[in-house]
Amino acid sequence: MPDLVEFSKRGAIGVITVNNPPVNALAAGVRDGLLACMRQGQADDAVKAMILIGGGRTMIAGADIKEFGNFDKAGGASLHDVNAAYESSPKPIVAAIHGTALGGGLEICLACHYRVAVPSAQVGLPEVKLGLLPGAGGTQRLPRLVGVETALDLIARGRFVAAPKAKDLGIIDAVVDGDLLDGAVAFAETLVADNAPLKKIRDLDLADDPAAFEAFEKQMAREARGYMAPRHCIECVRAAVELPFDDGLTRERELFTELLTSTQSKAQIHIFFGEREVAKIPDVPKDTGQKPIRSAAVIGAGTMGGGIAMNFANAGIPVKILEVDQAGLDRGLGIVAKNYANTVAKGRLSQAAMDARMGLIQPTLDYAEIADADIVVEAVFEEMDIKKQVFQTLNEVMNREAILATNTSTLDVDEIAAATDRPELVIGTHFFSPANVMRLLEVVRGAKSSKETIATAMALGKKIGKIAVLVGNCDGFVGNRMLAPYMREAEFLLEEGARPEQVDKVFTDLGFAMGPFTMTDMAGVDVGWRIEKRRRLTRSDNLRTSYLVDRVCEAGRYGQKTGAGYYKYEPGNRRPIPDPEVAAMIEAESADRGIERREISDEEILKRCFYAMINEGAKCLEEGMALRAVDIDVIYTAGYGVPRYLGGPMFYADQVGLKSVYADISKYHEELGGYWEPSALLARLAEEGKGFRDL
Ligand code: 3H9
Repeated sequence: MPDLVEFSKRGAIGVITVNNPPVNALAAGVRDGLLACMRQGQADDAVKAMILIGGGRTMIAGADIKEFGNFDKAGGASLHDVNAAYESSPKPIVAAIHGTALGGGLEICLACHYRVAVPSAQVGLPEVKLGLLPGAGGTQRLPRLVGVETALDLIARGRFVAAPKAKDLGIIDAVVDGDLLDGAVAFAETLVADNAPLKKIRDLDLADDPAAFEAFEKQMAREARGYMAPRHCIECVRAAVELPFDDGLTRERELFTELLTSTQSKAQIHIFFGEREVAKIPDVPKDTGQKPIRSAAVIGAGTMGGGIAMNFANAGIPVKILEVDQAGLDRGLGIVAKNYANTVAKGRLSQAAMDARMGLIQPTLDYAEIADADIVVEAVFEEMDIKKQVFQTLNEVMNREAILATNTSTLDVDEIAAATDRPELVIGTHFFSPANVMRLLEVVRGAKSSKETIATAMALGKKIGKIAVLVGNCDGFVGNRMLAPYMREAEFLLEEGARPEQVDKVFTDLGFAMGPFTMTDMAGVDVGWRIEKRRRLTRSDNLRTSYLVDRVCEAGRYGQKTGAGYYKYEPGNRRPIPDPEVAAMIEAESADRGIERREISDEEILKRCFYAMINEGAKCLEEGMALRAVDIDVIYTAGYGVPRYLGGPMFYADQVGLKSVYADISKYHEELGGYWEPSALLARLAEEGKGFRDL
């Protein structure tokens, strides 16, 4: 095995190569190696300049995030010392960048005297996405190089910049075509020949830009509501303007430490690793065979079908979209075209790219035309009989290799698979609305789905830009199953004395994108009503049922789409307005059920709704419907508007402490009955003083 950092020579140029796959993270051994190799170059009189380069597929992708849990014990030289040593080297050091130079990886490049990169390289300071800030000089050096406005944008949003743009911004000095090391050696030789100065970013002047600060702070207040890290990033850039370089570094370090020890950054790091963990399925190893997906078909050109087709087209996969009549097809394709046109209008897609994508979406009315697709995704109305009919037809027409996927949000995938004679090729793909935007994809494993089918669906999810999470086949799968008790308690609380706006505010204050009733109005109150009516058929008599949703729907209040639901809406405006008519309905419902209305505290709202959800999450784990607690957290942060800084419901429960969560759930069980039966897993973990993190 090569050393973590190696020193070699190309003529008079010393080459320092980092070898810490997969992403050359700056682990303690790497930091020590960086110092040792640099000193070796200093000590060698034949070496006139040095190059810092990443071995393998990338430059350094940052500090080793895995060390953050036990930062103090990690040992090794500090990155600050490494950077200071590189910057004060009397021999010029050139950073040579391919792949990505991120976070601490870019910070060490900024401490070097020059930077060159291949055209495909990207640089960035994405610490903010982990709830952190660039803590090794990045907030002090980058502004001196690019100015306040650009630095704020790059640091507080964690944007990546491609090499050509980085050159324009002055972050890199040259883009090299061809072999990176050859180019970097030539660049360094020229520096030596020209006796070029040692460019130290710390010595550059930085002008204040109060207007940029003011405008940016306003934007971030909206964009990053509730997140600590962006505010700290802004404060660091301000320090770069106001303080001498070394004092700025001290301020940066203080604020970095504050973030590193915060729950927010622990939560965001939990989600970072979780989004990678969900791809790992214990009984479907990485080397499981996958079917090639060269073409796709979607059944149904409704909102869902159109959005799903866009996902394929965006990934360059030709897709046929099938409807029962021409009018439905025209309407569906019209919406797809409008969606793309909006993106073009916003400047985020070129007209040529839109035309190419539209060209990949072929409308059809004839099942025979989709027969040779490698995967077909059914996205018809959420009714079992209709879905089964479609699957019978697919079974007749589709080639024998095709994967047959159903986009259902609650229905039994095995029952749908039983309509075919090839259940091993059937799988659920639960997209979230709008399907072309939302990142979450629940891949639902049927009892007979083959490992190859699962591996293919998971890989396809990644290819079309989704975060695919494998879940078991149960009512609502994981996301909607957990949402049901949350919504149930929210509705009960209205009957007991709360108002929709009070309940919603508790969750928006916690950081959710929206509260339960705003969400229901957005998704369609009738959608939940249909599911609730189906569930009532099998609900035991001694479980409480709320009929408030019936009142709301019977008044024609289906949510935003009808201008009224649990709230009212002004035409063309999605802002929910509390409605006295709804308040009257709620009060009438309380009276009908003989419930005496009372003052409900915010704390009760939070616990009744959120703990009901967490208890259901624990049951999903217990039954193996979710593979790991972090899978649930990823589902909720990627698909249900829970902010990453909360880390998802299971992470949140761990922070509160399972003993305390379990005690409250047990109390509600005694007071409110059957729905609150505590999960056996939760009971066990609470008893053992453990958390979901220990599973
Ligand atoms: C920082 O630098 C702080 C400093 O300012 C101050 C210090 C004092 N550490 O994403 P992938 C793992 S904070 C440890 O699937 P890709 C990852 O978990 C850091 N591990 O590949 C995965 O492991 P596994 C700032 C890391 O090609 C494997 O590498 N830097 C790290 O799709 C492959 O990753 C960042 O925030 C890490 N830093 O994307 C960059 N990075 O195979 C974070 C990755 O076991 N990283 N791993 O699941 C990324 O954005 C992407 O990983 C990257 C590659 C774009 C680099």
